[in-house]
Parts: sequence; C-alpha cells; structure tokens
Amino acid sequence: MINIVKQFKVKNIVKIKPLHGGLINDTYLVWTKGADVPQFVLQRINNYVFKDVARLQNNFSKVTRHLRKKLVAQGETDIDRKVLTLVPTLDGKTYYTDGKTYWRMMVYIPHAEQPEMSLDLYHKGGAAIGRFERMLADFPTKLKPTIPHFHDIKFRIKEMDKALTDAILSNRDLTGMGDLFEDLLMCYDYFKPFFERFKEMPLRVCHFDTKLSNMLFDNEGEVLCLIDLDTVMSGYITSDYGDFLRTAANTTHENDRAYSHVGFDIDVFKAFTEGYLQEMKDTLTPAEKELLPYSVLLFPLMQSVRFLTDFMNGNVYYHVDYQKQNLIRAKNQYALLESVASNWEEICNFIYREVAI
Ligand code: GN1
Ligand code: MG
Repeated sequence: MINIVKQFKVKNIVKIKPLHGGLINDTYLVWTKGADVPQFVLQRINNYVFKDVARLQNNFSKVTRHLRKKLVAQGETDIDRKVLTLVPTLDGKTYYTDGKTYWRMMVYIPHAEQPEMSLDLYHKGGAAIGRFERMLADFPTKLKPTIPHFHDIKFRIKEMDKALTDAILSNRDLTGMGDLFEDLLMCYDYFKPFFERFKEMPLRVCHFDTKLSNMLFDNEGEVLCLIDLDTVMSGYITSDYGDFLRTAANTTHENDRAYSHVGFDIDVFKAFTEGYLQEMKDTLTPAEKELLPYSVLLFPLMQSVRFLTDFMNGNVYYHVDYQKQNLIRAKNQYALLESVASNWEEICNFIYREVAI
C-alpha cells in the first residue's frame, strides 16, 4: 500500500486503514505524521465495473473543477469541504495504475456523522442534489458515460433476457424465482411508451448514484457536498431524482427478505421532492417536469431487473453474502415497485402541483 501512496504528491505518510462500506470500490484512509484526523482518501477503482478509468477520472476532474469555480464565483466559504479535490500523481495524472490495478487519491474532508433520519434530512438531500445539478447546468461539454447504458432500461431488460438463457444453458440453480422474470417484463412493456419519451429531455451532468450515504454533512447537519463521483456523466435528471427515492423512500433496506416491510413512504417522497424542486424547478424543461414521476417507477423496476440478472449470472457484479441474496434484493425492489404503483396518483398530483403543470 505504501508503494501505491508514494505514487501521489503526498509526504510523511504514517498510517493507511481500510474503510468498509460501498459495494464497488475499496477505500482507505491515509494519515500523515502528527495529524489526528486522516488527511487523504485512497481508492482502488473497480476496473471490472468501470472499464475506462481514464474517462472516469477525466469526468471526475472536470466536474470538480467546474464546481469549484462556481463556488468561488458565488463567494462561498469553506470551499475545500464543499467539493472533492483530487491529489495528482508524481507525473501529474489524476490516477495511478500499475497496469493491473487503478488508484486515485483525494483530500479527506472532515465531516460530521449523517444526522438522524427526519423529513428535514430528506428535504436537505433533495436540495443538495438539485444544487449539484444546477451548478452543473452550464457545464460546457457532454460527458461520456463511465458505464455505458448504465440507466438504460431497454438495455437492462435485454441483459436480463440473455442472463436467463445463459443460466439455463449452464444449469444454474434458479429455484425461488417464481414469476418475477415475467412480472418484470410485463411491467416494462406497460410503461415502455413513457420510458421511451425520456429522450425528449436534455442531457445534463448528473451524479447517477444519489443517496444520503453519498453526502457529507457538517456539524450543523447541513450537506457539505456529494461524494462518490465515479458515475458522474451526462444523462437525464430522472436518474438522480428517481434513484434517490428508490433507497430513501423504501420503508426498509434493499436486503430485507421480509417483503411485507417494503413500502413507498409518501412523506419522504414529498420532503425530498420539495427540496429538489426548490433548487431545480426554474431550470427544468416541460418534458423534464412531465416525465419526473415515471422515474419513481423506473428505478425500483430497473434495480429489480439488475439484481435478478446478477442472480441468474451467478452473482458476478454485486457482492453477496449468500447465493440467493440478489434474488432477495430483486424481490424486495419489486415489492417497492408495487407500492409505488399503489401510490401513483398521489405521486403524480404532488409533482405536477409543485412544478405547476
Ligand atoms: C451500486 O456500490 P453502490 O451501493 O454505491 C450500483 C448502483 C446500485 C446500487 C444498489 C456503479 O452502488 O447503481 O443502485 O449498488 N453502482 C454501480 O445497491 O453499479
Ligand atoms: Mg456508488
């Protein structure tokens, strides 16, 4: 590890400790001599998930520089805690590779624990995402995808179909799937005309992995910044809005096998939506306003499809603790989708009232 750290422009490293959590990358905290808090964050970038690390780091660095410029122009204080900063390698690159593994280093942002869950917290989460997108609304170029077809439901459905064929040909144990595969296809077919209209929306720089655990907070419980910028790329705002609700408005977590605990929390939805629209309402186009509710359906559907695909593929993408975990997750997300459907009218009415259509 110390040899990796030495490739970056840092001095006097005394300690490196792994930080657990996150399904994709490996993260370490790095201490320098005499410091009582970590000074840097070192990450090994998952090259199975992110095939083009150069492109990813290019997006990361351009976006954080744009955000920093905006913060300076707005006369913000504490800018170093409001945007991530990459530490360059000795030869001035944004990442280091030994040809097999890929690493980046960032300045550690001192922060407080995530505040206790409350509607106010979801409101703040919504506002933070809205602010992030608003500050990037005038980003001058299109950012290439770090994961091609990441939130492309048509592609995800095709992958699910392929996974079933492969699983059958390879004799994999698929017991317990019930009708999930068919139910997902039926649901997709029903909403397809709306999902196909997503291309009426403009491409904007979005985060693509919005959740409270990807936000840092200060001692007053205010959001400092969004972290985990691997997936930052051009796309539709429905990704940031819908994927946040998928985790935040689920009355339980995605690993819960007691599906009766799963539900769509309409109060969380309202608080988050108000926060988000407070920042983005004036920026959104008519198509974005009209299609926003469909993203609330799209993300539980897409995640259920992705978990089921990975289950059928033999759990190659998501870390699992037991063989059927991805199936459990897929069913959990399907239950969430059903709950979204039963709240559908209220979801649409609320959004359309807020954006005044
Ligand atoms: C992955 O590792 P994490 O939790 O940030 C995934 C998301 C999924 C999520 C489901 C790059 O995110 O798209 O929604 O798991 N990220 C990637 O738990 O595939
Ligand atoms: Mg992530």
